[in-house]
Amino acid sequence: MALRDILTVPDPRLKLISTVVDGVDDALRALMDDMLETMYAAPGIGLAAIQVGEPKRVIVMDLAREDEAPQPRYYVNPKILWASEETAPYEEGCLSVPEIYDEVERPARVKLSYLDYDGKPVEEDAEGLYAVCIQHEMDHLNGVLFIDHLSRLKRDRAVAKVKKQKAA
Ligand code: GNR
Ligand code: NI
Repeated sequence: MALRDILTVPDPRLKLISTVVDGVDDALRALMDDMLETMYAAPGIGLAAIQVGEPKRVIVMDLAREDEAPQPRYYVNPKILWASEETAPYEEGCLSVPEIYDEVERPARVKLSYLDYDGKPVEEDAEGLYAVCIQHEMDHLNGVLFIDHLSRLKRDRAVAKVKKQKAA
């Protein structure tokens, strides 16, 4: 296992559309292991492969609280099959936009399909934080960041702030 560097704005690779993965093999599991380790170290609750520079449709997540046992989750080629009309706001952050937090409105519930760590197809319903996180991560696969859901003024300010932090 190895820690990877996390890309931050305005890195143009964060805008790439990630490509569909051709099945789950040991090389892909090694990438997912690295991603999980990198996510825990950050720390974060989700990570998309493009955030470590790999434009593949792969996500890792762990929504367990600190007082609970870890619950690592792996998503290969995830698809949203259905999204509720009803939306819900959530104060989001992103490891690729460090120290910026703002409210994003998204569908409250989604139905998704994906391949798991063993390459087995899964279908699931998500709500609450799980629905927020899976939609945030799937946005990354399409080159979209949570700040892209904000006004241009807020987005430009967020990018400027991250640039300034990095320069300091
Ligand atoms: O660690 C993370 N926390 C978070 C909080 C609210 C909504 C979404 C997230 S995902 C984020 C990690 C990350 O950037 N994943 O892409
Ligand atoms: Ni993110």
